[in-house]
Amino acid sequence: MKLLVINGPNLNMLGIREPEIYGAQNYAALCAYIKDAAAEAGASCEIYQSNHEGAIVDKIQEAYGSFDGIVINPAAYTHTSVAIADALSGVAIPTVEVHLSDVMQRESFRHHSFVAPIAKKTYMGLGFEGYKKAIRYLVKNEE
Ligand code: CA2
Repeated sequence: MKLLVINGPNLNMLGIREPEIYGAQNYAALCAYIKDAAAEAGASCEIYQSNHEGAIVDKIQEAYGSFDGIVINPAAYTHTSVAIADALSGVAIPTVEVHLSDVMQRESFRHHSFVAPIAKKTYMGLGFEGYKKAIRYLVKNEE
């Protein structure tokens, strides 16, 4: 199984600020964690990060026909991007949404997700572990 893991804007800044919300580990550590989780589940994975909405839309479109599952943390675009939601809907690749923090316990502007209705599942507030759960859900249908 081929997975595409997409991380949205500012996630490359992990570990630099706000450790109380996002943890103290940096983006390289997150990528290593995701790679290990995919290998453990028996899947291959490509990890992509961008701060640009259109670039993320392009990447989702390019995934059509070449990936079996998408794990996405759209970061701030979660709450604003109809374009990313439309792209996910368009390629119809099984998708799981992940958030490091529990967005429902934060500011009200973070409560709405345009991606959630398209995603098969959303994991939030579990830190890095949310990515492992998303991978295991897509590969093994494990909750
Ligand atoms: O909890 C999550 O994973 C979020 O998707 C993270 C986004 C936020 O806009 C969403 O509401 C929830 C923000 C990612 C930015 O992360 C930073 C980490 C360290 C320093 C600055 C930003």
